[in-house]
Amino acid sequence: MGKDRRIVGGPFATWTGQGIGLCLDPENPNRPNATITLDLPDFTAPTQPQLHDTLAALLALPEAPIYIGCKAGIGRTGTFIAALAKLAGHAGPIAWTRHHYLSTAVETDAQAASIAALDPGAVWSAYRARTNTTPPPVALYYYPDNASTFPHMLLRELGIPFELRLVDRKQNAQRSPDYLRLNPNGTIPVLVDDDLVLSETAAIALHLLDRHPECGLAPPLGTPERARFYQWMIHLTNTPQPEILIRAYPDRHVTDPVAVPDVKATALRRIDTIFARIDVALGQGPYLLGDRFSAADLFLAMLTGWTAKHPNPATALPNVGAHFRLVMARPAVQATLSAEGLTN
Ligand SMILES: N[C@@H](CCC(=O)N[C@@H](CS)C(=O)NCC(=O)O)C(=O)O
Repeated sequence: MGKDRRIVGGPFATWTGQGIGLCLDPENPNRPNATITLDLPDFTAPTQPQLHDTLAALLALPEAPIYIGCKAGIGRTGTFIAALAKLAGHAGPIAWTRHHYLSTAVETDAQAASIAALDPGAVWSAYRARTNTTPPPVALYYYPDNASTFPHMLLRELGIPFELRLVDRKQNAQRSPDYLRLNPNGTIPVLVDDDLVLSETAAIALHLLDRHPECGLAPPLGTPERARFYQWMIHLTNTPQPEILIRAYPDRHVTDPVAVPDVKATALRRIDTIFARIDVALGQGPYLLGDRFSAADLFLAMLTGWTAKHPNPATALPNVGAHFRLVMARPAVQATLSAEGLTN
């Protein structure tokens, strides 16, 4: 969420009126004093639009401690605390809530399912609509399953408006005069943001993160965590990504076609070594920065996916594989794959 917020939960009847009070119980005697209300009958789960609107309303209020409550402060309250934990990028938001708030929090399967389905991008989009801060759409030049997939996932995680423009590689459109005017390197992606025309996947991601710090998809500027985030972004863009491209276009690296199999084989060897080291560095993670999800995780997941057809796919590594499955389950990532026609 960009910044730390103090969150307290409990029966709404015990809210003292300090800070922001979110009442989730239609019958509560203290409901008339609440700052925000969402009338959820006991044991029920919020719908996704209810979650988006209520969280956006909370985030749009001036910063203050938040008190969330229902009747007993367990199921409905736990669901909203877990939703905020998911927005803050915590791995396993329900487990996090049970650890940090109440071991019995989030009572029903439907409540747990509403957290699993929650798309942070949809909350940020609702937040911007509510605060009149929706930016004009940016345009992403893309081709399915190319390096554009990472910024595409990021745009959906950020919940900002965007337009996809296909660069039809089947027609060699990346070499067309129009595209070369945008990116003389003839590579995909390109982002157009008002007058800015930007290439290089990592630069596009860093620019989008600078424009939307509220989403917390990179740690705060000037912190050791931010430095570690840069380390991963630069490593991913200058080490595994180019090696995978050498494996994909080996003919560009030889004068004699006889050498192509050797170029491929040595690239594969280096890719295996690189991912084995990432697997060790990731450890139990589950994310590159530990418990907190960041944009670098989207980058790694895209690169991991690219190795799926290699003899040693990185998805078979214990930590990288678990990371890949965790990131792939995110609603914004699923929406990206579906928009690019990459789901089975
Ligand atoms: N470093 C560049 C590399 C981008 C890149 O090589 N993209 C590939 C697709 S994954 C591409 O455009 N290939 C077309 C070509 O090289 O002709 C970036 O990250 O943006």
